[in-house]
Amino acid sequence: MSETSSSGRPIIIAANRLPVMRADGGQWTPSPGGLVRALYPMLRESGGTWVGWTGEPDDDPEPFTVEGVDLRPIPISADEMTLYYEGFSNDALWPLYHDALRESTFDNDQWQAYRSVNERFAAELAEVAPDESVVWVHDYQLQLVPGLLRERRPDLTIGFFLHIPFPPVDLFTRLPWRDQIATGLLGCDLVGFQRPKDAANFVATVDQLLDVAIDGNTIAHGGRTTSVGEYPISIDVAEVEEIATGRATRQRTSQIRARLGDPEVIMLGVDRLDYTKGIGLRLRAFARLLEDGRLDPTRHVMVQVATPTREAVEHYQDERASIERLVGEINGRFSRIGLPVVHYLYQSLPYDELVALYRAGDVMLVTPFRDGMNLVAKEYAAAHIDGDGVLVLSEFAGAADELTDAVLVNPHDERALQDAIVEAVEMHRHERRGRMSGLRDQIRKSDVQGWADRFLAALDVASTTRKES
Ligand code: GDG
Repeated sequence: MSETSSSGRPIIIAANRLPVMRADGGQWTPSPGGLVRALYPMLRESGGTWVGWTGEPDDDPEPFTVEGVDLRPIPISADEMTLYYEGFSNDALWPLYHDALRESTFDNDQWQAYRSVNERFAAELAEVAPDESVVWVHDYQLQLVPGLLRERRPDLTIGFFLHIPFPPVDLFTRLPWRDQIATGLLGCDLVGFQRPKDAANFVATVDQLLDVAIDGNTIAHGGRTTSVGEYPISIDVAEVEEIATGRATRQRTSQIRARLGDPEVIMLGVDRLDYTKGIGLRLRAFARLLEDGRLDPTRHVMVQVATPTREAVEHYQDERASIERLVGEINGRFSRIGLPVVHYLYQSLPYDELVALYRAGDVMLVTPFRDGMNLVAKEYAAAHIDGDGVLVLSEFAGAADELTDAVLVNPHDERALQDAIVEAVEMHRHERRGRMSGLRDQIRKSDVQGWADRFLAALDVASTTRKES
């Protein structure tokens, strides 16, 4: 059974990764991560098809079904994993799309592998998509798919959502294959972004690079049109609230507090260990506050969960080494026997445990240099069913557009970050509760289902416009 769009047509999702992974016993279970957590609930509820890679090189299982979701694996070889995934996607595009925080590697072999994997996805989609159906392609690893698919299947409605930022023209045009990527995205009826700025960057880019005519949020090119818009992604608020309300979670939250030595304030960070997330920055701010006596190691502790990610990419190895050195230095200087001041977990935790940690966190530190949205910020607010807790949030996370009741901060400004942390720690209970109530109202207004519905409804409108133009 296929999930259906608002116009009743079947939907096929394409993303780099299938939304499942093999558990120890070999059976498939839903996997962690922003994209999966965003889309799986929607697919699980109504059934649907997802085309993607299992995450294992040279893995080529037959199509299978998990919890009513039809899964179509795309095989990727060990070489392609190095070139397409670790290389072009995560060592060329990822840094370029995140303010060029690290230098991108531009390598022709990587580009060829990226193209050939995108062709494989397009070929599979062309085969599985029923007539006139809707294909929703996700993220930076698959930007050529819309164009390639459009050539093969002009009947399809094609949408694309970019989960990460779209860079300003001057950064994007560094890319040696900029025209091909921009053209690939124009195979869509609708290209969706997290923030208005991302959409504006894309429009300015195609305007500069390609032969297009722009009318508001519609781009006319080669006798067709592509619409562009912002669709800020969200979380499954009800799921997080349900876990947070459970007895087991409440018990676990108390246990975590006790294990940490019942400090006055628990500060929390939860991120993939990625250099975009500003983990080192917040650790340095914490260290400086301890050094200056503005925080007290007997009253204030930090828990940092850093989930392993992209471990084969050198920038990630460097980032991990630098964070772990910092944690060691801070603990060496400020901990007491049996009571570290920074609790650092380089692990992927079960989601229930994460929610228990969110509940235990009095102050949540979300300080990326650049982030498409940041679901952790939204999950923290959803988990705080007690109506308390303070979110410190970088202005450079997409979530800052909506979560204006957070303590918003420019993470590049060290002193401002230190002051924001102190403000959060010392905030009066009345203000904390007021702000948390604002955050919770905001996320309840737009959960992940609403996000998907809005995107799919706009995609319907865009495909009708294209056919009529
Ligand atoms: C990309 C964009 C955008 C983290 N550690 C564990 C764990 N997680 C889950 C969190 C959250 C997700 O992973 C992380 O999502 P983010 O949004 O924070 O960041 P990215 O992974 O970089 O996601 C981002 C997102 O796509 C969606 O569009 O918001 O800007 O970069 O859901 O809960 N989950 C579990 N254990 C962990 O240790 N179970």
